[in-house]
Formats: sequence, C-alpha cells, structure tokens
Amino acid sequence: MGVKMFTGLSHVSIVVPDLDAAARALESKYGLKIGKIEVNAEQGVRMAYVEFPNAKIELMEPSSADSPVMKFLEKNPHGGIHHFCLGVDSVDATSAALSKQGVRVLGGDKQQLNVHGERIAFVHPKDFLGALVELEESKH
Ligand code: CMX
Repeated sequence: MGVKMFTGLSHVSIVVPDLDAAARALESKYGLKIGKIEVNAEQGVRMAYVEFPNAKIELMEPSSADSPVMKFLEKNPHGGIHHFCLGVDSVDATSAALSKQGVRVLGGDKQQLNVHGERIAFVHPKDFLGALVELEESKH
C-alpha cells in the first residue's frame, strides 16, 4: 500500500470501574498524574489523560448505564486495555482506503467526535488482530 495511513500513536485507553480510584492508584504507586476529568456524553465516557511527550494513557469509566464501555466492564469487571488510538490525517480518507481493503470501520459515517471535538472512528477488532483501534483526526 503506497499511502501512509497513520501518523503515529495517540494513546492507549484503559477502561476502569472507578476513574477517581484509578487516578489515585496511578499517582500513589507510579507518580503519574491525570489531567482534567471530562465527560464525552455522546461516547458515554467520563475520562482523563496521563500525558507523555509522545503519547497518552487514556482512562475511561462509563458515564451512563447504556455506555458502550459498560459492556466491556461487564466482561472485564476490574477493567483493562480497551483500545489503542492511531492518528490519521483524515478519518474519511483512511476509512475509505481501509474499506477498500475489506476492513470494517465502525461509525466512520456517523461523525463521531472525541472529547477535543476531533473526528474519530473505530476499526472492527476482528479486522486488526483482535484489538479495537480508534482512528483520530488530530487537529494539532
Ligand atoms: N476489544 C476487543 N473487541 C471488542 C471491543 C474491545 N474493546 N469492543 C467491542 N469488541 C467486539 C465486540 O465483542 C463485537 O464482536 P462480535 O462482532 O464478535 O460480536 C465487535 O467488537 C463489535 O462490537 P459492538 O459493541 O457489537 O459494535 P458497535 O458498533 O455497537 O460498537 C465500539 C463498537 C467498539 C465502537 C463500541 O462498542 C465502543 O466501545 N465504543 C466506545 C468508544 C470509545 O472508546 N470512545 C472513547 C472516546 C474518547 C474521547 O472522547 O476521546
């Protein structure tokens, strides 16, 4: 494939049952501090980041009972890695290129936005070695 699809690793995302408890544990055991806690109501998550120079750790807990990450917590009650996120220049262009390869892009047509208002979409885990991959059209 001639086109450079991905611009880099944006973050690894961990779903936790209790965001505040997770933040306390990361800080007391590892000295890792989270930034501002925010809610992305459309995605059904309350979330925060630990920032590194080259990537982030994202922590998410469900913000409502019908959150898609609630399903994940039912299967993994103590939490766990939920997805990793790769930067793209254009969600539309990358989704179109991936679809041509037979890759299922979930929600690429629904204008999903992350908490920063950037376009996102998800690659079906069965089409990426069993891992859920977020595509993020970074503004910076
Ligand atoms: N890891 C591996 N497999 C997963 C998975 C995960 N984290 N989440 C879902 N799957 C699997 C499902 O088991 C299902 O498999 P089958 O096809 O065998 O049944 C398949 O992927 C599709 O999952 P689904 O829930 O049935 O599909 P939906 O289209 O309803 O939703 C998804 C897909 C992954 C986008 C949604 O479940 C989800 O997790 N949404 C949360 C998105 C998110 O993390 N948003 C954060 C935004 C953060 C921000 O604001 O910055």
